[in-house]
Amino acid sequence: MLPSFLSCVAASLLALPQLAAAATVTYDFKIGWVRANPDGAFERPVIGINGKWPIPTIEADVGDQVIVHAHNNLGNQSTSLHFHGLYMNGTTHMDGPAGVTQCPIAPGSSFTYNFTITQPGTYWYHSHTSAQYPDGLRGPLIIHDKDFPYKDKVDEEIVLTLSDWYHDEMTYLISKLFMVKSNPSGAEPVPKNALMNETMNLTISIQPETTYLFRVINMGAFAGQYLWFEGHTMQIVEVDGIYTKEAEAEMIYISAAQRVSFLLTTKKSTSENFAIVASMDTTLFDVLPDDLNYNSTGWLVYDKSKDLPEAATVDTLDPFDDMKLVPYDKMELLGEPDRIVELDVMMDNLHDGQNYAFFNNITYKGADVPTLYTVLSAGDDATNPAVYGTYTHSFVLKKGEIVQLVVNNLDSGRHPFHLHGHAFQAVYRSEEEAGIWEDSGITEKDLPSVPMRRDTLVIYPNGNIVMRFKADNPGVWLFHCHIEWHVVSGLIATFIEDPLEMQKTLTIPENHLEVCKAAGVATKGNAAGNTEDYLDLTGENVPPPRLPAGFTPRGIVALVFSCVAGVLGICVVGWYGMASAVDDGPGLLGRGIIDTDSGPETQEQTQTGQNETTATTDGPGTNAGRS
Ligand SMILES: *[C@@H]1O[C@H](CO)[C@@H](O)[C@H](O)[C@H]1NC(C)=O
Ligand SMILES: *[C@@H]1O[C@H](CO)[C@@H](O)[C@H](O)[C@H]1NC(C)=O
Ligand SMILES: *[C@@H]1O[C@H](CO)[C@@H](O)[C@H](O)[C@H]1NC(C)=O
Ligand SMILES: *[C@@H]1O[C@H](CO)[C@@H](O)[C@H](O)[C@H]1NC(C)=O
Ligand SMILES: *[C@@H]1O[C@H](CO)[C@@H](O)[C@H](O)[C@H]1NC(C)=O
Ligand SMILES: *[C@@H]1O[C@H](CO)[C@@H](O)[C@H](O)[C@H]1NC(C)=O
Ligand SMILES: *[C@@H]1O[C@H](CO)[C@@H](O)[C@H](O)[C@H]1NC(C)=O
Ligand SMILES: [Cu+2]
Repeated sequence: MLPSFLSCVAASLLALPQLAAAATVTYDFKIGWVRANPDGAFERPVIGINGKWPIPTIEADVGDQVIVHAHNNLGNQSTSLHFHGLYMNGTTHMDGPAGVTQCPIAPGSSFTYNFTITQPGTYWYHSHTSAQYPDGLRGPLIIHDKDFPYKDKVDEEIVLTLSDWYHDEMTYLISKLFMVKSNPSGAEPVPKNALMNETMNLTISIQPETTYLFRVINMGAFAGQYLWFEGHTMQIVEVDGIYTKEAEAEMIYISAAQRVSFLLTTKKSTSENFAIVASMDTTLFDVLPDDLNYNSTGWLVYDKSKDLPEAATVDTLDPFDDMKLVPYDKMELLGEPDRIVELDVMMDNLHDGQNYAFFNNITYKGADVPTLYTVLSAGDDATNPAVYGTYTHSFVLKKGEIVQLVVNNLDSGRHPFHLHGHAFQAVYRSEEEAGIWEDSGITEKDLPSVPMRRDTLVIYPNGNIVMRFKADNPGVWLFHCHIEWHVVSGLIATFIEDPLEMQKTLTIPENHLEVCKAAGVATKGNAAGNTEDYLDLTGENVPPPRLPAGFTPRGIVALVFSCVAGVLGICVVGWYGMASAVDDGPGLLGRGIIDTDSGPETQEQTQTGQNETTATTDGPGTNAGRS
């Protein structure tokens, strides 16, 4: 018995030598409300883990098996966890977005994430349900690498998170300020403060003549941030998990969800401390409140007994252009695309008077059945994008094809676009106001031979970006703007990569199906829950209808605002709010958050049925599961 067991172990060790050293890293996370006051200005409920906030860092090595038992102790909200930037190769069902690759974890339920780490670098994990992570459910995820190419240069590592902070909870901000007809232009709530490591006045004690590897993560809801260290330069070595050739920078820009790692070598002298400044990108904000300090300051502390100097003002914000980075592995430009997916970004009002975000005139609505479960139950129909519903905006990709993803920004704001399941090659980014890709005149030979890769890329106002990736990772992967407000308003598409392969290789763990049961979400059927005829989408979730042609409240309001200033403008908003073409419908109910009339304390009790406008704030998510 024993010898045969040993020889079996020996044989597996021989067969899989790389697994021999792999560990299993287990986290037990009780997700629940705690109170915190990170900016010293306002104490509020935040979502913590195991009674604490900020939440823990997940750490593992390449090759490790990571297990996260996520227990939802929130009592009044569903949740789920996404491990941002991990390819989840072979485990798309562990990717996290509720309504897409799993059911929402209802209060009282537990869901086990279980995946193998195949890539090193700097990542983060966050809720992917109901636009919830800005309430605090966001933390670093660091994958250490014994083969890190710059390891000989590094003396120490420092994780530094940047984020933005609101005093109100997301449920309130969405249902009272953002997705309301009194906000027809879709102005996003502006944060109250910027945080470093989820606090203010952060001091980092450092040693002289030492090289630190800083791993900076923007875990914010909205604001991109400029970052610089007075008196020091940065040598960029990684973005979004992709090692780069060293690139020197005085200032960097990190959008929501991006990560940048750099080497920073400290000075010989300890006579002075230096300010670290992170400055929120105010061009994203429709209004700039007078009392907003959009700069946050921390310090590199050489000597605790010395002053912490006030940050100097810089004249121009001129960050390093990430498109100039070169991946360390010199991976060449993928060949000419087999498939081109082109998405035009637009913001517009629908019949409920609220402002929605669109890719090609489609604003995202979650399906009744998580998209992955439709893949697994649809048989041969799984290759037909129709079964996933019109408003999940699904594209079915064939195994191994080279996909060129073009985004044209017909909107005047910046957006950080994120693709799940891949790091893409960023092959082109236009300047702002450059118009659409077709008009750029760029041809294959103009593209870089070794393009930068990352998982989140910023597009400029009225500009375009072009990305390429190989469909070598069977799974259901969202592509979306990582400004959480735009997730709420629908700026999401879905890639379904090699569905028939998923049918052959994936088994959904019993535990995941139990979570669905507890949440009252079906695990078979097309987007409308139809298990008989997958091509019959009757009853699928739909957004509110379009406005009649020619009626553009946004345009009318803008026009009136530009003619009539100030006080008069406010009257116009009042008039607009009463306009009869606009009706509330089941919108707010459908958002499943709070009752419009009874204030934020009252919890939504209604289980919305098909055909209503459900699940907006579940973003990628079904709407069930609130007790
Ligand atoms: C940070 O420092 C500023 C200026 O000294 C102070 O006003 C603020 O209250 C401090 N914030 C926290 C959270 O300590
Ligand atoms: C849920 O509970 C928390 C903590 O008590 C509270 O702050 C929040 O407003 C509640 N309601 C909803 C709908 O999340
Ligand atoms: C995690 O997945 C591995 C590989 O599929 C499996 O062997 C292991 O039992 C799983 N662990 C848990 C706790 O689910
Ligand atoms: C910032 O927070 C992370 C954990 O979130 C911690 O590992 C790190 O040491 C902190 N950095 C500083 C400079 O305090
Ligand atoms: C923030 O920093 C920038 C760059 O130094 C400066 O121009 C701006 O005046 C600062 N704003 C505030 C509110 O301190
Ligand atoms: C979007 O809708 C507008 C107006 O209804 C139409 O002109 C345009 O062609 C549509 N675009 C796409 C990509 O369908
Ligand atoms: C996923 O795994 C497949 C099969 O092992 C491999 O060919 C592919 O390169 C992997 N994709 C990613 C994105 O790691
Ligand atoms: Cu956006």
